[in-house]
Amino acid sequence: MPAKPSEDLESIARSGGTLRRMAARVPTYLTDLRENPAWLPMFVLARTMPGRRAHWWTARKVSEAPLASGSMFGNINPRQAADELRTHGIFTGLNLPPEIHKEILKFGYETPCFGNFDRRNEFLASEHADAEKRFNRSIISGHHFERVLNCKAAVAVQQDPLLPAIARHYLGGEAKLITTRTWWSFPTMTATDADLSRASFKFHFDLDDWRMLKFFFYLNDVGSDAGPHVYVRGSHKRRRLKHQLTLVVGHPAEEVLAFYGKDQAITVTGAAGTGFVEDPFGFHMGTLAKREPRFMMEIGFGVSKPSQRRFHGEPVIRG
Ligand SMILES: O=C(O)CCC(=O)C(=O)O
Repeated sequence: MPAKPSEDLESIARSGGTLRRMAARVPTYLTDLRENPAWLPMFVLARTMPGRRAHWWTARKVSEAPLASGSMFGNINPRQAADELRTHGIFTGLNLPPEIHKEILKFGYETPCFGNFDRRNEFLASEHADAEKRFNRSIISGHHFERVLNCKAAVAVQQDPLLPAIARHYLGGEAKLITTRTWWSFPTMTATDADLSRASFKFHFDLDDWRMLKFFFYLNDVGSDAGPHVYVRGSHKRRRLKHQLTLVVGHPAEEVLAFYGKDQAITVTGAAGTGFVEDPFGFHMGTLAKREPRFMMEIGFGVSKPSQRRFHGEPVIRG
């Protein structure tokens, strides 16, 4: 592929060294800091187990009765879901009704997305191959940012009472909505084998808030070739010192699996509508889509003031 006009975050994330990857995130960090100075102590301390545990002690206890009805997910007991989250870091078994996931998928096809987090790369998912030629780069993701709010079905999921109920039981009474985003992960003909192996095996933990929970929903069928999500069970509550005293959140699979055990990594595949919720302080990753695209929705809860920009997954990039 010819030289790229300017690099985007996905390219840097795949091919850059540690320092370059961190440097690319500096504009986002500075924006977070200006928007909310309380972000800094979180960013420094929430990666350590003592810092995190101290914050968990402040969680407001929730005692209300389990949700009985009114959710599109049926009769899932939020307290039991929260208990399972505490044990494993992930709870599977959420399913979107067909009319909901079909409508969100339709939105995903009909609404232009932004390639590799960059608003300059706007295209329709069906035009992915053309877009790679037009923008002269491989494009592995396409986000809708705030456009997701134009999709009634996506907003209905965001507002379903089960989600905050689980979040409150797990995170405490302070739990609030902090993200809603939809994005495509595309297989790309131009990724090299090195790209594929690098992107596929980058376990990371999220550091956007002291205590977080993310609900993920697959909106098309996701098998092993469509970039399934991987989560390391138990990694939300135990962390080797090396992975606490580090500036970077991504670590090699060998290091992560050697500590937690290979059998603790679960790969979530499933038909359109499959949903799960996880504590994203646990190690997780989205693998690169090999043959099929994946269309995914995330609804996140945290305990701090949400960042308006990150609400839809948008980083700050240099022009
Ligand atoms: O694409 C995925 O499956 C994972 C997304 C992710 O890593 C995140 O939201 O932190």
